[in-house]
Amino acid sequence: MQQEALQEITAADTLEALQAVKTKYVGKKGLITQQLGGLGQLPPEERKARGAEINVVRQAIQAALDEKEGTLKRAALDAKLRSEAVDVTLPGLGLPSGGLHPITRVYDDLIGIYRQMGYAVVEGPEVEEEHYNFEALNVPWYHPARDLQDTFWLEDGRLLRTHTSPMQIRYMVDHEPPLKIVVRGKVYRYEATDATHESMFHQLEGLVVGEGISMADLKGTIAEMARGLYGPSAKVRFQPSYYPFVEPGADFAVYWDNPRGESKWLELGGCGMVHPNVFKAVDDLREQAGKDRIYEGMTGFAFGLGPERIAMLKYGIPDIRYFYANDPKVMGQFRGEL
Ligand code: FA5
Repeated sequence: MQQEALQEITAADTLEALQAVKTKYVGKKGLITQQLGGLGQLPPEERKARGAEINVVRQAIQAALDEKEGTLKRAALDAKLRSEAVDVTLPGLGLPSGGLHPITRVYDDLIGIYRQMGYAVVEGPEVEEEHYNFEALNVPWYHPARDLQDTFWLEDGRLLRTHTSPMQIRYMVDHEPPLKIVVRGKVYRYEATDATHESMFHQLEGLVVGEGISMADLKGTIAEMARGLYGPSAKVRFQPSYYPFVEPGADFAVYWDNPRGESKWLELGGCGMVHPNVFKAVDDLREQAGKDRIYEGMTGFAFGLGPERIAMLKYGIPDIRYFYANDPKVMGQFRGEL
């Protein structure tokens, strides 16, 4: 029997098959168990010897069972580990990466240039008081820019700022000259959109105030920006223009010298020397807030430009509306551009 049992144990190749062999021989009703149970029928003098014999066989079978069980369990565990193994050398799933919006990238370029020139970078509220957006900037009530057509008004009499210039006022009320700031942010205009006009767009505003600031400083600053954007040979052009908050005022353009042959003058924004009425309005607001009047007699320059214009040329985007239409075909091209 021992021989048979050992053969069957060797042949069992699964834990279930082994369990069957175990039941057959050493289970409650197994062959060995039965033989042990039959000892009682033997004459007492034979019982001991026979009992010892059966036990030897039982121990041999049990030992073989235990060993085989161990072997089968290890094999089962190995198979499970192998089937569940992760191959870390397989290529990943390639999740799409995001990217910086082209306007953000242009802002980063511009702000980098102005930081190098020592400007502080500030932001301000998009919901603005009429006084800061217009009056304090010397925009009289009869000026066409205040027309209902141009401004998004809120029911409480405030408005969505139509330019970043109101931050000139806010900053000067809170700070003393000399100062050099650029303001970045969104502005809103109630006007028909087309390929170069949006009702929400961005501006970068600059303001420098101190003693003895001149138009030459302004021109040098814009030229420095143009060189930062387009390299050492960049050209700038100024043409007289009218903005109520500067005197004299100008529009400026930079020459976009593009190897693809699209070179042209790019009208970027407006600029000028801060109007004395603006300094007076700032001092009035300071006085109301219990601060000293310190701006009258100061000099300064300011400028404001639209980064969309730069981004359209730089990235060859033909229509400003693409920037905000959330079309993955367009913005998807900027994936991974950081
Ligand atoms: C202004 O907003 C003045 N605050 C700029 C300024 C600041 C002048 C300081 C003097 C001193 P203007 O309305 O021209 O000016 O707008 C400035 C720039 O914003 C424009 O040159 C253009 O680049 C951009 N811009 C104006 N309207 C739109 C529009 N609807 N869509 C996209 N960009 C626009």
